[in-house]
Amino acid sequence: MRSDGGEALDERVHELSFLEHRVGAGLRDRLVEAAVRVARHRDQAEARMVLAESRDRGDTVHERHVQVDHDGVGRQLVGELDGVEAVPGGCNDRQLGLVLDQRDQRLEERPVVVRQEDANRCRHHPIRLVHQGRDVSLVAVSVQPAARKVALIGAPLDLGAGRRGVDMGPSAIRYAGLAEHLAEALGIETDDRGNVHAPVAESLASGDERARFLPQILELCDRVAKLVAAAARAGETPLVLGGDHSVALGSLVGMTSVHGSGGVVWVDAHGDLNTPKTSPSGNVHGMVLAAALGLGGDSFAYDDWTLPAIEPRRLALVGVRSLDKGERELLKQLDAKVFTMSEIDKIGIEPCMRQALKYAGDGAFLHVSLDMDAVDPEHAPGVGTPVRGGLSYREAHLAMEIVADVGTVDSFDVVEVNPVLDRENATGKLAVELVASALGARIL
Ligand SMILES: [Mn+2]
Repeated sequence: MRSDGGEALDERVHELSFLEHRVGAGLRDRLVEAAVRVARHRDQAEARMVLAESRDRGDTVHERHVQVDHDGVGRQLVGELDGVEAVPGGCNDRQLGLVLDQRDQRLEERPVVVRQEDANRCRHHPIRLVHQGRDVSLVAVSVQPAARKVALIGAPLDLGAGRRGVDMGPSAIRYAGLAEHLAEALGIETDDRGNVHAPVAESLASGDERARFLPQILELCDRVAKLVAAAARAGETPLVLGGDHSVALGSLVGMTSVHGSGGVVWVDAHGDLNTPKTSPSGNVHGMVLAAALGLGGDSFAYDDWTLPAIEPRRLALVGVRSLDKGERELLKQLDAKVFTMSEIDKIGIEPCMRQALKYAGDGAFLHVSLDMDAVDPEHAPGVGTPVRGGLSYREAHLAMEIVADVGTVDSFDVVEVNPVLDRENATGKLAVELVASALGARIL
């Protein structure tokens, strides 16, 4: 999230374009409709639009507040030009700040259809083709991200993990000051929906050894899915606090139920791509991504869930350094993008993360699932399945800063914080910092 409009202007102006520009017939009822494309849903833009008038009449300028819809497009009637003051002077008058082409090099030049509206026949006739940057331009646009409201959903589940204690993860993250930190550092309001009910392992039979506690895990995921869906429908950003990584299935199912099939960037030391057939441990948190892809087998079918929740072509894994044999074989067959730790070492976390977000980002929603074991155990000791050689403290932050920078992520999980294995809640605190970075915290 940007701290102010000016900063946003510099970063985003290249993403703005007229999609369509329509001028009505007579001078009296000249209407201009423009669409402004920005990165994030529900953004608001202050668009200042200039049209070069014919016959040396100068330019016409109009300012408009544009609210961006769920497709990232604000398509609005920009103004009735009748009565709007024509600005004398050339279209490159820097003093007036009306430099039509000042951002030309950053704007993709594309044809803009200008139409004449025939009110009687209700048809639009294209009357000329112009190019953006010449006849018409957005000269000044400030984009103000809509205040994100974050819905916190606690999922205190440890049935999917081999080691106990990760059920205390949501508390550890809350105690580390998540809501306070987001409010103070970013002005982000949080609405804590509390924890979903999670059964205790001691009260249950573990069931099938190839996927222990699976029925109870699916029930919990369904509860998570419903809360995630309700938050998404309310225009809030769902943030699920794990719990073991199984809870991400709930997030993805919930988002899919609202938006349709989406994509995910899975930041994790592991692939979580086992199935009951291939899993060496029978721990469901190592199968959850395969399940979300619809590859977990029939035992993951649940009520009215739509699986797959995500397509492999919109799956990116980041930080991977430990794969089981079955996972490796599965990955070879999937057109997922995998950024292993060696890839990150070679080309750097920034391009990896940008490519991952781009790859996963063309679906109906984009989710980031952050398993704290992606971070090196030196910085995140409180995880159930630590693997050496993970993301450094700065790499983890930079990865999340890229999430904020790209600005297209709709929902998050942060999972696998295990206070029993932690050192003075270091991992819980790091989770808070990383969430803040993903939501827009910056050094400067
Ligand atoms: Mn995981």
